[in-house]
Amino acid sequence: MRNSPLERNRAYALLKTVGHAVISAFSSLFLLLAPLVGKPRKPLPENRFFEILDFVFVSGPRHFWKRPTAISAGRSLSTFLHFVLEKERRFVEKKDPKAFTLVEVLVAITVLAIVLVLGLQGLGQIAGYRTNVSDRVDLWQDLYYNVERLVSIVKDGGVIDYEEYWNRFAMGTGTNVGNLSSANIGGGYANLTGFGNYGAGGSIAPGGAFWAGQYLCLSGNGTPMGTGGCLSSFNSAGADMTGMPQRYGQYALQFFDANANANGDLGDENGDGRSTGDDDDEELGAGPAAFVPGEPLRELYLIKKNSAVPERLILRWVVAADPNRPSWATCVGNADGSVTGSGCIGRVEMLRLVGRDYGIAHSGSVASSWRFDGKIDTWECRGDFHCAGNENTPVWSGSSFNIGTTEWVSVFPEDINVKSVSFSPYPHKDYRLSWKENDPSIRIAPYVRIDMTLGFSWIRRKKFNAGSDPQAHVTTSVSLSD
Ligand SMILES: [Ca+2]
Ligand SMILES: [Ca+2]
Ligand SMILES: [Ca+2]
Ligand SMILES: [Ca+2]
Repeated sequence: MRNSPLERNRAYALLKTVGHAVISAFSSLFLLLAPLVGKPRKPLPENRFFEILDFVFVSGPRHFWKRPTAISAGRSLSTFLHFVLEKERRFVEKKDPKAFTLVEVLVAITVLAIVLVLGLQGLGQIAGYRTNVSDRVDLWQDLYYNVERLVSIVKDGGVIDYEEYWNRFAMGTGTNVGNLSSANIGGGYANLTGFGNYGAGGSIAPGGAFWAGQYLCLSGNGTPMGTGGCLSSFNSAGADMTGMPQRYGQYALQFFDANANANGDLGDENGDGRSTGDDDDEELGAGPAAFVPGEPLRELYLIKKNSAVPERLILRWVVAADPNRPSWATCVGNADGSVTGSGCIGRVEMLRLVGRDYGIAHSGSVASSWRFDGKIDTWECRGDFHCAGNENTPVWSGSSFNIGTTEWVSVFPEDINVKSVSFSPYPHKDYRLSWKENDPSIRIAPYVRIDMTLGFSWIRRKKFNAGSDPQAHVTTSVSLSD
């Protein structure tokens, strides 16, 4: 059976049930107490007003109210008169002049007091419930628009940027821990990657020198390197590159062995001083994962390679103490990247980069190795993102929460608190490079799953009932294409 919207309303149903319960309790109590105090049982007194209402709205010919005609009006009138006259003849109440006893009065007052107290408490709860519901409705409305916005940004971002994930894999995924003031942000990764603009050993401090190029993978003398890449060994740098920034293109080089015959020439088969361009070079068609498969990631790296100017989109989650929080609310970052305390505000921020073939010095005017060789080596901020490095390259100053700066832009408005977010991109290897591998999990169409918990920041929460902190969890999958 379908109920009307009013009957499906929780608050209405609750009120109705409470009303019935109170009336039943009253009637039962009266029927129980009446004989005890010597009051004889008698028919319940008639109430003319209620009877007329009952006739008009319930017993009366209901169709009449939809389409009254002269016949039905006459019939209704005669029915009504008959009803009234019959009742008057058959039910004549004998008025009992006996007054209430003191016990009856006391019982009545006590019951009335109990009912009033319970009723007032119930009303208070209903008011609180209503406020919570309206806070939640507001959140869902905001959520809908903002998630749609995020999804369209991601959809337009391109495919998984394995180069930056490899860079992140090498640099580590540690997060900032401890008290998070506005000058000390957490949530995102603590180590800067340099976005592929700095090679191993190059300084990625703001304004630091751009230097050190890519390293090559080389099988050793008599020991093939295998297909696990050369981050920690078998590389031309002769050192463990873990914790070192990776130049853009370094992930693809993990799938290439410059000394595939594993002899003692260090990859320079023809002895011309270069280890590439020889007979012992081999595209392996297999290599390392750019991130741990299935593990939720804190940042999303996407790339559009096929555009006239290749473009990258980087989304990160950062969290800091909410500048509008009450003084008692704290915000502490934990080692696993989560945060504790009700004084935090989390954001999803984005940065867009465009690729340039500028060479190792990252300059369109200064000549340097690899300049105009057809391979992108410089990632500068897109024109509408103003970055502080030379040639508008990003510096990613990890110590400033992005309010009022233009390098990173918040995706959501300031009254939204992104309590947590994680990205799970698939697949975990670039299938274009892994053409020799049979693993079905890397032969799927790329997509990313986004898990988010959203609430309101203190600028909005101040206007709510104390303690009201509605939150909503959302999971969405976005298919990725270039
Ligand atoms: Ca070689
Ligand atoms: Ca060789
Ligand atoms: Ca050579
Ligand atoms: Ca180049």
